Amino acid sequence: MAEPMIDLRSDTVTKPTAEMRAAMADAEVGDDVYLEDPTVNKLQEAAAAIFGKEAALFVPSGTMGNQIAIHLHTSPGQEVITERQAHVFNYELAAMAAISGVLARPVAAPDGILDWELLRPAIAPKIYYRAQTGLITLENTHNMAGGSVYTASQIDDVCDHAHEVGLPVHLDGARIFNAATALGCDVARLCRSCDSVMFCLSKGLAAPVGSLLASTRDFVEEARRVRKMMGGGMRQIGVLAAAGLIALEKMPARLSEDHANARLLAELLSKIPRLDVHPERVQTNIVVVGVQDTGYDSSRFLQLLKQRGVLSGTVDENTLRLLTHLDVNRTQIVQAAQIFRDVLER
Ligand code: TLP
Repeated sequence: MAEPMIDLRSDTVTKPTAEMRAAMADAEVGDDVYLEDPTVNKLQEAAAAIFGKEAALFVPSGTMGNQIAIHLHTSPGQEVITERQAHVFNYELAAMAAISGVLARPVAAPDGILDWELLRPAIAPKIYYRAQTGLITLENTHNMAGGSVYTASQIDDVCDHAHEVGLPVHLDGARIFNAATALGCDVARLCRSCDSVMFCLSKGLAAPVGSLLASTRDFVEEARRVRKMMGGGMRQIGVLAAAGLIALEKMPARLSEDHANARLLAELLSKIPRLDVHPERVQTNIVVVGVQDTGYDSSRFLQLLKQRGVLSGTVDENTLRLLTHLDVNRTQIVQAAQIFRDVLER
């Protein structure tokens, strides 16, 4: 039998565990538009408690969670400051413009980590002919910057300054549990000063679907209205929330394994001539690999890997992105590194 592909494209490819599937089959359900799904209610309450926020709302995707938050924090004609490689800027199909009528103002930051010195000049002066800044968004971990991590004090510092000038901060915490694992702290601490946070169950936590948006009770009530407006009002989704509860409560504990595998992968790749890899920069489950000296661009390199059994993603024409997750083990990591070597030695 052919070896299965080693799929390092994303942690979104993880399949639900046997425990999740069993919980889904047994889930108590009701109509969530009537607020009557007990399993969804339980998931939302558990998420609010874990994140130290008043309330949380189950949404079908991270993108919807981010876009509901942007919609609620801003008015049409305003600007939203994002990091230049941020997901909300590059991978959400200009939704903030299409749905909320706001303009993204991207700011480049080393390793994707914004600080007040970088943010301050991007805030519009209060002049009537300048579009006003309505929101700052941060991403922790920062996906395309290679899973880099904001510490709690870095986030607090941005939020404190933002609040002083009357700006809210939304945290795209799609992989916030990876950040918390890397820092050895809890997610509530990391989100304490943010006005809203979105996090995903369907990435490294391995649930099949779903994200949550957490904030104040009033904000979450409004978020429920906007979710419905966007077509995200769902019915008997206790079947999904049941998997989500296991993702939320049990899966964070194993993320350190993914981080160790990412570090191992980066170390093995860094020994291969012509690949540009920095193991010391790998903080979580994402490895970025520069292929600019290999003679191949990233899409060609991707094809060559695929022919030999490894699936990878790309950041740009010279950079690949590899993610470790529940469904790749250490042996496959070693095999994947060997396949990179084979591609370059052919
Ligand atoms: N990221 C996906 C792709 O869209 C790039 C991935 O494979 O990493 N915020 C961040 C930081 C994300 O990485 C993602 C998904 C989202 C938001 C959106 O989540 P979904 O896919 O559930 O809409």
